[in-house]
This record gives sequence, C-alpha cells and structure tokens, in this order.
Amino acid sequence: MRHYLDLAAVAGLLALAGCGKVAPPEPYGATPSPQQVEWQKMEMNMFAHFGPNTFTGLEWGLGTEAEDIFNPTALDCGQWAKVAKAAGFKGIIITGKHHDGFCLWPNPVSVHTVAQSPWKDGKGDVLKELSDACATEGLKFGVYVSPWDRNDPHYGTPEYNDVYVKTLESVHDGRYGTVFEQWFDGANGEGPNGKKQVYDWPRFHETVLKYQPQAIMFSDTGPGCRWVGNESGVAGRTNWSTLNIKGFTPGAGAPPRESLNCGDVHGACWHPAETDVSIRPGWFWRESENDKVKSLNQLLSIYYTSVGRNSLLLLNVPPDSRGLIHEADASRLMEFRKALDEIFKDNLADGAKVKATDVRGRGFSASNIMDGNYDSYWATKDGITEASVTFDLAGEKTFNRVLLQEYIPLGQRVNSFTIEAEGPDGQWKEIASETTIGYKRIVPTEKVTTSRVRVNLVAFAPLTINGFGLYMDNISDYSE
Ligand code: FUL
Repeated sequence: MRHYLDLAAVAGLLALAGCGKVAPPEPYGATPSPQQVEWQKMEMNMFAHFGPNTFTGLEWGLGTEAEDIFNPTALDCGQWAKVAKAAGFKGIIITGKHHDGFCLWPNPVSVHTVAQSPWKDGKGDVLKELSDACATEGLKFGVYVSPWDRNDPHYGTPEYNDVYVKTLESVHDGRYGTVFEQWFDGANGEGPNGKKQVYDWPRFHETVLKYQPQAIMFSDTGPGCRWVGNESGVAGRTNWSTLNIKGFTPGAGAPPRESLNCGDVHGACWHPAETDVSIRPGWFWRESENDKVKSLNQLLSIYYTSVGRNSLLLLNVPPDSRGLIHEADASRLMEFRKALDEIFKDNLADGAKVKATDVRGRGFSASNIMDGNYDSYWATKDGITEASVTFDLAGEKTFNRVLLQEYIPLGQRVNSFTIEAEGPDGQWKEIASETTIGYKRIVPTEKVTTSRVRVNLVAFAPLTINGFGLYMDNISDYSE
C-alpha cells in the first residue's frame, strides 16, 4: 500500500511538471539555418589576399602577369594559421583566385596557376598547405574564387560559366576538406572581347552545395551571408540580418547600399552582414604599407562596428611576398587580442539578480540571460512584445560598454531598446537608446557607476534574450 501511495505521489508530481511546461515562442520572420547560426558564432575570421598582386603591388591584377612572378621565398601557411589562431580568428578565407585569374592551386581548367610558376617547381598548392594548416590549428578553411577573370579567354561568353563551374568543382570537391565559406565578390569587369559576363548564379550555387552542403555563400545577395556595403569595417547601427533580394543580383545589380549596411526590416531572407575590411590600406601586401597597418584603436573601433553591431568581422591580413604574415601585422593582431581579452575578461553583470516585467513561464526565466548557455533564454508571453529587465548587480560597478544578445535561431525581433542606470538618488537615467540587437550588440555608453541597470525592449514578437554583459573599456576611445 505504502509503495502504491509513493508511486501515485510521483505520478502526480510528474503530471504537475507536465502542466507547467511552456512552449517556446514561435519563430518570427526569416530565421537562420543551423549553419548560419554556427557561422555567426565564429564572430571573427581572417581574410588572406595573396597572389600575383603581392609581387606587383597592384590591387587589381591585369591577368597578363607572367606566372613566374609568383614565387614566395618562404611560404609557411602554418605561420598564418598560428597567427590567426592566436589572434582569436575561427577561420581563414583565402583568395584562391582574384580578378587576375591566377589560381593558387593547380586548377585543371586553367594554365595560369601555381603549376606554371617556379614556386616549388610548379608542384606547390597553396590551398592544400593552408587547408592542412587550418586543420592542424582547429581553424575553418574558406575560399574566395573571383567570378571575374581577366585572364581566361572565355570570359564574356557562355563557355566561361562552364570553366568557372569546373574551377569551383576543383576547389570544393573534397580535396581540401570541408570548406566553411565560399566568397563570391561582385566585381564584374569586361572580358578580353569587351563583353560583360552573364553569370549563371543558380548553377554556381548548386555546384558549391553539391560538394559542400554546409558552406555559407557570401555575396551581395547571399544566400549564406551578405556584403555589409562598404570596406571600411562599419555595419549599420541598425542592422537587421534579414534582406530582400528579389530583383537583385551580386555586383552591379546589388541591393542598395543602405539595405546591405542595415539589412531590411522584415526582409524575406536571413542574410546576415559580413564586414570585410583590410588591416592595411590595400587588400594586398605592399612593402610601402608596412608602416600603415591599422592602429589598435582603429581595430577596436572596427570590432565594435562589426561584431558589436550584429555582424561577423572578416579582417584581411595579407601575407607578404615571402609568403608570411609580416611582423607588423602579426604584432598588431596580438595587441588586438590582448586588448579584447582585457576588455571582455570580466562581465561586471555576473552574479546579478535578474527580474523581468514579464516571463513566459517555466524554462524561460529572466535569469537564463546570465546562465552562459547559448540555448537558454528569457522569453515573454505570446502577445507581450514590450518588456523591461532589471539587473541588480553584485555591488556597485563601473562600465562603458553594454552587451546584449537575442536568441536568433527564432529570428530577429527587437526593434528598439533603451538602457537605464539607477542614480544615487534612486532615479533611473537613460544611458543609451538604440534600435536592433540581433546575435550580438555592444553599445558604448558614457562611463557609468551604478548597482542597477534596466533594459527596456520593444519587439515585433515575444522577446527572446540570451545574453547581457557590462564591460569597462579603458583602452579604446570608441563612441557612437
Ligand atoms: C572586391 C575586390 O574587387 C577587391 O579587390 C577585394 O578582393 C574585395 C574584398 O572584394 O570585390
């Protein structure tokens, strides 16, 4: 009998628990694929522009460069990967082929490649060396394969699309392992016959996905991620990861710069912004620019206007003519890493008591924001799209950066928010007023000392917030 009662009690408890279970909010609008979420979590990747331009000093090679110009004296992709890893990048994207058409791998459909160069007696393969080095360091490997080709004689005719598809195949068919990102730049100049190429984008995309179904494809119109609309490292202060692409194509037919920079509210596709910018004035290495590597302050500012504005940062660090990342760039990257670690080491909101004006129910409490688990978040009830969350800090804290994260697997929904700090008089004072959050938003504020912070949010659907942080940046002078 006793035994029977116990079982009944347990069953009752289980039933109660079942009743208390609350369903998560419905996804809102366009949502990311699991690969796009993983990609966004990478936050910072390294771009490596390398090829004939590294030896000629040109930005856009002419395509007529002799192959023997490509002859790095000490190429060491292991060094690139070690520097990238130490700097905190999660992947490297290399210009396998830039507009001059020279291929850094022995592309079987081209006679303008490393195989025709004196480097390693024509037996070298930069993509092989870099993909192996990335694997050794636990970095992801990606490629830029320029559709525009100033060397290929077919360029400007339908045959070129066949050549380009075969070119893509020889990069993506598995010989270099998994490719996390394919970069399609939009430049589309004239071919040798004076004609512009009509690109077969659907076929290009199919080709990549056939071999690399997980690959994120970059272009002005996605489909994996979008260009941010400038090369200065600045995503929109308002930045939706959604974009409308109907009627647009990469290159000359790209969406307006404003859309690329800020996304489109309620846009039909999930095309998050990728901010590509060079650590040097040019995309390729030049001896004359060794003293023009961006300063620590500039790099930190770029970090805030890219990663801090719901974008991934793709920072170009071009290897030099030896085939190494130059000391000037490498040491600046180490300063950058050190500064980021210092600024973001201590989340001054850790240990805060979190209270929200609305909670969806069991499993969605406000304290989820601070639990460090990406997939647990605070959510509000259906119909509740405006709410405030208050952080009672573990004592008085001084900060000048506020970090917020939305749970993007369910879409991007916050449309505006304000941040307030409680003054010594008990009065709330607004310290920031902004629009979007997305995957990650870092808001600069004045230097504030307080023990209570409140965030007031307005969204298009129930709120889903999974991260909050307060940090003190004593290093950069960044403000908005
Ligand atoms: C552009 C190119 O024209 C530049 O040379 C550079 O590679 C940049 C990242 O993409 O489309």
